[in-house]
Amino acid sequence: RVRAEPVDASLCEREPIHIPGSIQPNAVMLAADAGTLLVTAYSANVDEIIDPIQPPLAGRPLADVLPADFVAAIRARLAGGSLGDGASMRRTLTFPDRAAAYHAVAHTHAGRLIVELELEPDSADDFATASQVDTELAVGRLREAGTLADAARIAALEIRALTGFEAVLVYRFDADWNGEAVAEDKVPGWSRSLLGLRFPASDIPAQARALYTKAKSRFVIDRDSVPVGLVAAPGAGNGPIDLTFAQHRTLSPIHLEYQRNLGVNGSMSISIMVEGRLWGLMIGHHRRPHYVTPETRAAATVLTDAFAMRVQEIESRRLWAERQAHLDVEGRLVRGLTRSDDFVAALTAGTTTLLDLFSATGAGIVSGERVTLIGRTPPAEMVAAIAGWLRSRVPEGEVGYSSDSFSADYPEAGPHREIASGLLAAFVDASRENLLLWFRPEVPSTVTWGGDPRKPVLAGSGPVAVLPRRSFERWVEERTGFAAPFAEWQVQLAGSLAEAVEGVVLRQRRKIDELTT
Ligand code: BLA
Repeated sequence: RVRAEPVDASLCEREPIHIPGSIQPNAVMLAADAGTLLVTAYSANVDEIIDPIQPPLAGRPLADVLPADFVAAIRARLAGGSLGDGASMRRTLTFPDRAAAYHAVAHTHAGRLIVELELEPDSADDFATASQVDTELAVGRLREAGTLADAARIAALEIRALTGFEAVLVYRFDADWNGEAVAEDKVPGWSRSLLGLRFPASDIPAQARALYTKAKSRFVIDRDSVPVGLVAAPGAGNGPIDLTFAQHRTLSPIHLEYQRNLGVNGSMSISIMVEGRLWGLMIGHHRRPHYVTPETRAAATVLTDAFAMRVQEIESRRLWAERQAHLDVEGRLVRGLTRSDDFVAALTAGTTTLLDLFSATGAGIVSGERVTLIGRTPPAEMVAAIAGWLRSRVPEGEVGYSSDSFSADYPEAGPHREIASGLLAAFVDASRENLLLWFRPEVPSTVTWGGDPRKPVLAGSGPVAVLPRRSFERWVEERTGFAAPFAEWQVQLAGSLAEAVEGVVLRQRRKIDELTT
C-alpha cells in the first residue's frame, strides 16, 4: 500500500482542513445564516436531539429547534456585536424527551452562526472529569519560574494533572517552523519519550499553523471514531462550512494516521501565542480515547496562556538586558570615534572594540585595500576576498549581510568555518569602500530528529495521495558549518554603528582635503 519513496511535502499544505465537511461524533452541529438565523446546515446525527425532522430542518428558524431563551441570548449578543468572528458563548441545554444535558457553544464565522451541542460520554475510565487542579495555584507556580525550561516543565506537569492525558509536551517552533519537544510530563508506565526530539516543519503544515493562530485549541476524543457528515440545504451561498473555530471539527485524516503511527489515540493541542506569533503547541497524548470536559478544556487554555505570558516576560527581560549591554558598548565606541581621527584605531585598538559586540570571536575593518583584524579571523587575504564578494553580492541599497553559515553562500570561506561560520557585515558608505565585519565560530552540534526529516511524507495509493512517515526512530544529524545565528536587532545595530562611522570618515576626508588644498 505504501510506496517507499518520499514525495513532495508541500502537498500537505494543500489540504483544506478548515472545511472537512464533518465533525466528531460526540457533538451535534447546527449552522444558520448569521443574519436571519434560519438553519442552513446540520450534522447527520441531528436526530439525536430533534426528532422527527419534520418538516425539513433546513430553512427553519433556529428558535424552532433550540430552546427559545438560548436563541434570544444569541440574538442579543449578535445585536450587541459581541459574538463576532471566533467569539463564542456557552450554555447547558436540555431537550424534550432527552435525559442528558448538552454543553452548547455558539460562535459566528464567515457569515454563519454555528452551534455545537456536545454530549459528555458515559463515564468510561479514561473520560476524565473535572480534575482537582487549582488553576490559580498553577498560574502562581508558572509566574515564579525563572527560566524558560522551568516554565515549560511546570506547564507540562500542571496541564497534564488538569487534563488527565498520559503525556503532555511543550512543543516549540524554530525560525523555520521545525519544532522541538522542550518539555514532557508523562505517566511512568509509558516508556516512549519525545523529549528533546526535533520534528520537520511539514509535520504541522502551513495551513494548520495559520488555523492554529486563529483558533486556540483542538481536542480529539477518539482518533478512530467515525466522523459525522454535515448536511447542507441546497441553495445559493451555501458552500462548504468553514469550521475554523468549531470545537468538534474533524482533524485531517493524514494527521490521524500520523497519530496512529505515534501510538496516540486521544489528543489535544493548544496554541501557545507569544507576541501574536504561534510560538508552539501544548500537546496532549493518550494511548486510548480520552474525553476532557468543556470547563477543563477552558482551564487548560487559560494555563497555556499563562505559560505564554511567562515566556514573553522571560524572553523580553533577557533580550532587554542584552540590548542594553550592546547599546552601552555602541555608545562607548561612538564616543571613541568622535574623539579620534582614525576610525579604524578607534574601533579596534581601545579598551572597547568591535569584539565587545554580538558575541563575536573575531572582527575586522576593511577600508579600501587595508584590512585590520582583531580576535580569531580568517587571514587578511581571505577577509579582503570576502569583502570583495560582499561588495558584489549584497544588493544595491542594502547596508549589510548576515548569515549563520555563510560558507554555504561563499564556499571559498569553507576551510575557515571553524572560526568563521557566522558573518555579520555592514557597509559604512554608499560606495562600499569601508566595511565592518564580525565573525562567529562554528557550533558543531547534533540534532536528534523524531524520524528522518528528509522523508516526512510517503506516497499513498488509492484516494490518499500522501501519508505521514511511519517511523519515529531517532535520526541523528551532525550539523557542521553553523554558528549561533545573528538576531535582527543585531543586524540593525551593526548598521547604526556603520552610520556613525560614516560621519567620522566624512569628517576625516574633509580634514585631509583641507590639508591638501
Ligand atoms: C497537525 N501535526 C498536527 C498537529 C500536531 C502535529 C501536534 C496538531 C493537531 C493536533 O491537535 O493533534 C505533529 N504531534 C506532532 C508533532 C509531535 C506531536 C511534531 O506530538 C511531536 C511531539 N503531518 C505530517 C505529514 C502531513 C501532515 C507528512 O507528518 C501531510 C502530508 C499533516 N498535520 C498535518 C495536518 C495537520 C497536522 C494536515 C492539521 C490537522 C488538523 O488540524 O486538521
